[in-house]
Amino acid sequence: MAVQAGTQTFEVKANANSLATTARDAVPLNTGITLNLGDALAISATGLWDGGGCGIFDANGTTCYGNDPITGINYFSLIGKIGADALADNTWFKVGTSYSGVAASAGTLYLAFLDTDSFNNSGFVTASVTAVPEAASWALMLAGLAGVTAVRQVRRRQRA
Ligand SMILES: [Ca+2]
Repeated sequence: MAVQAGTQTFEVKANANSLATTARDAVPLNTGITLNLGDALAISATGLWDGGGCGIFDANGTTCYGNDPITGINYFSLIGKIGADALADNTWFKVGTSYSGVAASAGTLYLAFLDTDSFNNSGFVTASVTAVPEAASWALMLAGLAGVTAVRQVRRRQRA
């Protein structure tokens, strides 16, 4: 498994790590984390950033400028992508201040600030990324099911 154990933290910068959908003048952050299809992924982000002209926001961004027509996500959001190349396609998903999901594709995890240009951006958010390999997720889920079954059995015995 390529996924490292534990949680890793990254500074995602509004300027240097902007997706910059129109100007293409900044580069998404490559976390170096490689995910396999089905791996569980949890990300939380704290901090404030500014994309220019609309105010200062957390990783959930703002609808002040509406949604980016390419990704369909509101601007100034923390966004993520799993793939071979950060700029090859537009399979970005919204991370915001809190995300949890399952990797729908295999590849490198990229994080970015969603904006059209980066020249007037400032601030950063600290993203904590926890990736759990699929096999481990299944083990956790089975352990959970075993626990629920055990509790039910105890309750049934108490009722009898
Ligand atoms: Ca901007």
